Amino acid sequence: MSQAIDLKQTAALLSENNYFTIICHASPDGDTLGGAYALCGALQNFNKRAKVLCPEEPSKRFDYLKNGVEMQDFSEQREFVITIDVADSALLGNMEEKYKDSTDLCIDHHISNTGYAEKMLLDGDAGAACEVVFELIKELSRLNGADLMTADIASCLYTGISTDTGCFRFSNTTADSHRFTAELMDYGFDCTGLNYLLFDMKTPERIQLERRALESVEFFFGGRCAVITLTKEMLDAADDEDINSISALPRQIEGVEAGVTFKEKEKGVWKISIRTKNYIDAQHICAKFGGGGHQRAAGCRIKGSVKECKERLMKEIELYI
Ligand SMILES: [Mn+2]
Repeated sequence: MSQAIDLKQTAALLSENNYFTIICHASPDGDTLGGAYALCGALQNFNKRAKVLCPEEPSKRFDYLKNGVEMQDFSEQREFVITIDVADSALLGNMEEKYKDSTDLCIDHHISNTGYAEKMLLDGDAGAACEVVFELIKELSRLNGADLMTADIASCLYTGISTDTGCFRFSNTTADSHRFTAELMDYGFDCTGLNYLLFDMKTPERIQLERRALESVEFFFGGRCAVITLTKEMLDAADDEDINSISALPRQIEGVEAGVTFKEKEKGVWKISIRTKNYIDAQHICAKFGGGGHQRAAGCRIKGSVKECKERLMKEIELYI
């Protein structure tokens, strides 16, 4: 089991080491990548050697996170291994085997963290792992006697905080999320440009997919449930990032409590995602089909024709809606 340490202890521990490998989780998002590149840049400014590893290729959208970070390649006998935003070693994907028992420190904000790392810097109240990383960099700056932050590092941290909080709309957003953001803006990165890139910009493929998704909308239970259906042929033309964000669409419709997305994985196999608004436990419904997730967002798989699958799922939803 992991030993919990505080910011000061963590900063002291990092200052004693010289070679750092920082690892992100699979299906890397803005928080794990932003936190990793921010810490990597700050450690390099602290005259350490540091690199970032990721079990899967990040979206091109996040290329700017590498700005100002030197691509250092080294392999030392004793590298200090840090994971960021990785609640469970299984999320290390193809790097799990190598690192699950050799992670020195995990920096995270998930209370569900399984404690696979030797030491853990965890703040379950933080809206994003990047909030914890920012506080750590401030502590390291104190040890360094000069600020390790730069505008590039601020843009990495802003990326994590803004994406994990859904641009400050989700319930995990705290006053600190805003306070940290205000401090980060003082470093002068292009906040408006980033907001466009992260929250407004859509690829042409995404727009095509959205158009077809909207064409497929069906309503059930007097408009309290909306379902969109995406066939394999439609999905093949888009990338994972586009596909995942589509699941948010049906719940956006006024009056909809349960927004359901049917995605055809292969012939006769449907990946279903349920997003609920106020009272239906999505996790509860998905668990009946062997799936899981959170109260307001969950997923499962159902096999059969799309007509059969919808009937089975709607019977279940009808019990709660
Ligand atoms: Mn996170």
